[in-house]
Amino acid sequence: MNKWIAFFLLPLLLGGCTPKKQAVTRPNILFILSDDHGYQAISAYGYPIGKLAPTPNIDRLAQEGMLFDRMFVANSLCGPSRASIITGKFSHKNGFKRNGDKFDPNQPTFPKMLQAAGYQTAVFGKWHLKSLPQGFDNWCVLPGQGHYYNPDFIKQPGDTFRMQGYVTDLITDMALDWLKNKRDPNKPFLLMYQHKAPHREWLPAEKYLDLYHHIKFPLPPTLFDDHKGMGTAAQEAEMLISQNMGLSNDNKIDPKIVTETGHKPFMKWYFNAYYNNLGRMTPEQRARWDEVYKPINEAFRKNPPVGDSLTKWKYQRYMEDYLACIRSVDDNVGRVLDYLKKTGLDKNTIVVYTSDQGFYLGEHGWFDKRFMYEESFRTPLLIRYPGVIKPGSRNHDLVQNIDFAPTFLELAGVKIPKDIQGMSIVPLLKGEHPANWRHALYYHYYEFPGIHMVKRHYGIRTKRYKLIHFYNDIDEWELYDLKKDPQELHNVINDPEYTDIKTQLHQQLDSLIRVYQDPLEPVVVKQ
Ligand code: SGN
Ligand code: CA
Repeated sequence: MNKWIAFFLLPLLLGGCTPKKQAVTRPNILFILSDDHGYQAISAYGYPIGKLAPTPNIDRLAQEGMLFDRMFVANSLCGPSRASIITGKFSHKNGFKRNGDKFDPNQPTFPKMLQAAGYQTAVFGKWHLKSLPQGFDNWCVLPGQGHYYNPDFIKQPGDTFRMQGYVTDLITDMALDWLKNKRDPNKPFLLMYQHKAPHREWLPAEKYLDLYHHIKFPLPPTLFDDHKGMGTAAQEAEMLISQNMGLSNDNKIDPKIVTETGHKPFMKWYFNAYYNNLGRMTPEQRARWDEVYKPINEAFRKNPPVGDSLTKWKYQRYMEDYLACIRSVDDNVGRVLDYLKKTGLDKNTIVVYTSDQGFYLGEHGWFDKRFMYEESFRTPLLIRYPGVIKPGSRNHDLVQNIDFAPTFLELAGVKIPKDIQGMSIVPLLKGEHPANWRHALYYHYYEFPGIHMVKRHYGIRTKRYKLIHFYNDIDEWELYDLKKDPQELHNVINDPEYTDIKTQLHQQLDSLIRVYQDPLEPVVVKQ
């Protein structure tokens, strides 16, 4: 009889808790989002760059939690990615397809649903959805892309103000201040802590300006890829380190020296961007900047590299600044993790680290993202959840950023609305591999024409293959065998060996398009 009581009555008693009691059992959610942080630059992922520029604090999440090595985005661009994260839907459903779009803030989002379910909610940092945040008790966000030095912020209910300091530190100060002073300890919380870094134009903090100047970063094997084995879209994209990275704004060479050495800005506003960034600095910040960058400028002026040497020089400069920005992100993640530990909050807080997309660190000769090729489609994901995730575990399932919303809703005990397109990864966190887990991912990118000129495309990725359709001004299909060709250098769409696989992938893709109800845009090929 006692056994029966335990079996039937205990769950009922627990299920009938008061909201206050629930607050203790439902986990807090700390969602850390960085901007353009490629998994190659997180040391826990084990790539050569991570070894040279370690991220010990982010790595703690892998040691104490789970690292996902097949995590992907729905549309590899900032605004669309953020819209997918908060809605759990693809761009064609949440309406935010391109960075120029405006997110309709009246649609359902997981922060709103958590707030309605009794969570205290807050977001600090990069937002980039044009409309102001809804569903948050507290927020303070960067306008648009934001700035690295002495950035402007928009605070509730919508006033803009400027803060002195470095953006990554300031966003963290806000998050910590909220945790310490504004949090209601009787409620579980959702804190979205969202960095601008390491987004272009990669301005490191004063103390880290020359952090990696002594390291020679190994060149990626495909730095000089001519994209001939891929397709027209790869050949026509404007995101080459050699051609499209700005010597001034990106590599920090004074526009006067750029011109003097016979170079062009690539885009006119790249010179202005350089002056704007420097113009925001205090005299002290500027003095430190000059101390570091003047000798680099002088060396460039005296002996300007050309041809492939220039590309290699730019790659090295790019890595120095990009990775130094990540160092500040890592330090600051450490500050927040330390606070959770010190207060004991760590025990009942799920901590998620991810990025709005991946990034090219010289692979295919590129920087930036957008493509469905691996480095930008895939993004880092590390999760710590004490008592649920076995420390040091690794997951290889196909996971996507539309999965966050249903996951957090399940954790909060909120019913997942039927029109959410992602899947809750809670079973994966427990180490399970459900039989009905997805075997293929869908992707759709729209921002063309536009900066970097990456053509519109959609496609499917299974664990082994990737089929992509580039459309709009072209009509081209690409197929990659990721097992034989992990660097995606050989498009095998016309290889007879892959005929059956191609047919099967087309069928799977059609079915994903149906399931996700993507109306697709017409293929318009200009003559
Ligand atoms: C800016 C960048 C681009 C970048 C987009 C989108 N140029 O326009 O290189 O692709 O943002 O990035 S910059 O010189 O102004 O930095 S996103 O992450 O916000 O989608
Ligand atoms: Ca981004």
